Amino acid sequence: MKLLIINGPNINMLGIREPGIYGDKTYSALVELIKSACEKEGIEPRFFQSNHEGAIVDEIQAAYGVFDGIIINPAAYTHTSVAILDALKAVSIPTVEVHISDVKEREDFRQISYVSKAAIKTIMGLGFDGYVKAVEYLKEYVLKSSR
Ligand code: CA2
Repeated sequence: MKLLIINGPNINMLGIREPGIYGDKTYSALVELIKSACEKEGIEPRFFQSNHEGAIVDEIQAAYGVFDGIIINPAAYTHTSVAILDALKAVSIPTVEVHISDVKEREDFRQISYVSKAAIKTIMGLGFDGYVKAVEYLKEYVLKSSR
């Protein structure tokens, strides 16, 4: 099973600022955590982080026919990007949306998520563990769908 893990703008800055909201661990630490969760589940991961909306759209399109699932934290594009939503709908790959913080408890402008309209599940407020939960959820989901 192959999973694509996409992180959007500023996720590469994790651990550098705002530790009160996003914790003090870095993006590299996040990648290592997800890698070991995937290893445990026998999953082959690919990691992609970009600060550019179009690059994320390109990556989602390239996943068509290649990946069994997508984990995406679109970061700020969560609240603005119809283009990312459309790309996810176009490829129709089971997608779990993850947010490190509990977006529901934050500013009004974060209360809309376009991506959630294409996601089979949204996990938020669990810190980095949310990505591990997403790996486990997608594995179960993909196995069940192939039975
Ligand atoms: O909680 C999440 O995972 C978010 O997707 C993170 C985004 C934010 O725009 C979303 O509303 C919720 C922000 C990504 C990281 O931004 C940083 C800002 C300062 C320092 C480090 C990271």
